[in-house]
Amino acid sequence: MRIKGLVFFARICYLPCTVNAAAAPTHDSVVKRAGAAGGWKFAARIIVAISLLASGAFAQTTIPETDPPLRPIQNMFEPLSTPALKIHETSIPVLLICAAIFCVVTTLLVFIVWKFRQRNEEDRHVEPPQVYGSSHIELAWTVIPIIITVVLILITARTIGEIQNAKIPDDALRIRVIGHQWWWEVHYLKQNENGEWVTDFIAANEIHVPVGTREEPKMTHMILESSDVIHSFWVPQLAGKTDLVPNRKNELWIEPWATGTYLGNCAEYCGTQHAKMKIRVIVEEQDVYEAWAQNQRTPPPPPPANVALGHKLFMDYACANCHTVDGTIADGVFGPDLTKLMTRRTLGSGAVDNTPENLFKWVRDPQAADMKPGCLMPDMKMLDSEVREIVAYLETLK
Ligand code: HEC
Ligand SMILES: [Cu+2]
Repeated sequence: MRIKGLVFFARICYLPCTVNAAAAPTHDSVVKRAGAAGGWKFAARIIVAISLLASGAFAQTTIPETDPPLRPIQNMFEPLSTPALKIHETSIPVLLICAAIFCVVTTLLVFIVWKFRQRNEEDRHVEPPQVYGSSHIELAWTVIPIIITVVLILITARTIGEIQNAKIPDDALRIRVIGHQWWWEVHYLKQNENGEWVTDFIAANEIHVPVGTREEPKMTHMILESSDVIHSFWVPQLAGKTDLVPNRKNELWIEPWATGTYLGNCAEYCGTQHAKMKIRVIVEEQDVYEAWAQNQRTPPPPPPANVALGHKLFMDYACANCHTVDGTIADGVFGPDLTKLMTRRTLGSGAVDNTPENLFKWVRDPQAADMKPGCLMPDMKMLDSEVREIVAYLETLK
């Protein structure tokens, strides 16, 4: 679905803008193509393509019916959580001021170009009247922009302050999100006897949080860290972008008031598979959230007899060195925790849907072109029969 969307996007943008596209491109036609004639069509195509993307036309659409509704990706103009709303409210006056400046400048420019155009041959040789040192004009174009800039600074600083200085209420859900090339590790925190925040349970790639209302918001507070390079956490309908920087703890909070499956992306280029480092925040009713959290905390029962071989293979092959499965000897932390793999909607941080077929393909070779080539899980070069056994075991992890 998504791949098709992107191909479509690329086609819209890169379709040759000339009519006789079939003709072999000569030097001339290439020059013309890039010229003014095709320019506006090209621009129009990009605008159409961008608005299609922004409207979420290509968002992943396969979600089970029991899930909260899928929210379109990257729609900054429909905020459904406090910080996103504050940013939205700031962006409107800023956009209006900028739009007004744009209109004034463009109108003046067009007017001047038209009014002082070359009317006859003589104009070529006549120098227009030169104006030097008009203190009125110079004052105007110095003072007015300063005032506008100060207004913009004040509006923005206020919002930044409100968001950064927000107090964390006692009932806030606290989590730690750690960016990896190219997936998200999520620690849900709890307070121990000494009042320190320690890990309650670990999830990956999907962040479940409880919903609040606008009158009685429910905050989820996140500490953002990175284990390798800089990543950036961005779910536009919930909050602004915040970077995950190695050796630093950044903070982000959300207070969503509508249930839903919110999509986001890593927003800072972090290497080969940056584009397939998606985020899902699933905002659900308190009781649904609690049931989910309770299940995440519970280690899976010992593997049933029919998957004993798969379990053994998983532990014997290197899988166990890179992945954790609670209650077993698998305690690797290089890849995502697989204890509750089957509760996740996708594999590879949104690369593909978590279906039995894709799970087989992933374990068979995550480097395959339709999985996540370049990702840091190697092709283990196992026999299909072994993969089938391992997948049967993985399917019990829920
Ligand atoms: C060298 C370390 C390494 C080994 C060995 C390894 N994996 Fe992985 N695995 C990873 C990494 C890293 C990811 C995350 C890839 C990404 O999303 O970019 C991953 C992702 C996965 C996922 C998808 C998890 C999710 O929620 O997205 C599954 C399933 C998985 N591995 C199963 C296995 C199995 C089964 C084996 C053994 C046959 C195995 N892995 C061996 C590192 C490893
Ligand atoms: Cu990234």
